[in-house]
Amino acid sequence: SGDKKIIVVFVLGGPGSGKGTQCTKIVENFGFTHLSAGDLLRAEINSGSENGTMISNMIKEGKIVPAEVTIKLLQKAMLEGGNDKFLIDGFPRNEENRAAFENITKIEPEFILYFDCPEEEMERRLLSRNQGRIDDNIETIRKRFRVFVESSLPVVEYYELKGKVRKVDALKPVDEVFETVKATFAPFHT
Ligand code: UP5
Ligand code: MG
Repeated sequence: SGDKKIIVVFVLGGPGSGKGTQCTKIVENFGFTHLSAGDLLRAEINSGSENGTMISNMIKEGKIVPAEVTIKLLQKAMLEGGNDKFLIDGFPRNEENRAAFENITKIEPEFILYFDCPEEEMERRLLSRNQGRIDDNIETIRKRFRVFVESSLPVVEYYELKGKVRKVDALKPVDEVFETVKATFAPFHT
């Protein structure tokens, strides 16, 4: 078709590594639309959808929702977005997510922005966030960390082998992290 090429950047990193915080700053500076898979799933719970209870139970346990559910929400948001540049935050979280997104959308990400942060720091951030998230308690946080290491890091490694990962030290203050992030987006300066 004659459609303009869709540009997708996957934003990955452990729970509390600062994905959402940095995405807000990327949007302000580089004209991307931010799609947080977690935010879309939480909105789906709040909309009273028939999948809501299943999604809510999985988030409470730190488990990864089936790819088809998340991809449907992402595709809908991309169509409604009216943009051609998207930050997909917190997805793909496992090999099943990654392969299904590729097969269904045929979109290959430009690069993967990966926020590297020690667990002690991520735990501190999540426990002091106070936004009422049902998964910000120490039991669920530990489960989220385990799922991240076992299922999500292998996705980062998959893209590492393709030379697509831009790894950022996420331990620093927000504005210092963004200085590094900015450099990775230089090709998209508007
Ligand atoms: N903060 C941020 N940056 C900081 C910095 N540099 N220095 C000091 N503080 C910093 O930040 C977290 C907190 O830290 C905030 O208070 C912030 O001010 C501060 P945030 O930017 O929110 O971090 P983020 O990485 O976005 O953390 P989040 O908790 O959102 O990450 P998760 O990956 O855990 O959450 P997500 O919403 O992506 O997923 C939640 C659950 O949904 C998953 O566990 C899973 O069950 C489900 N899910 C799926 O099943 N499939 C999906 O595709 C996506 C989600
Ligand atoms: Mg987030």
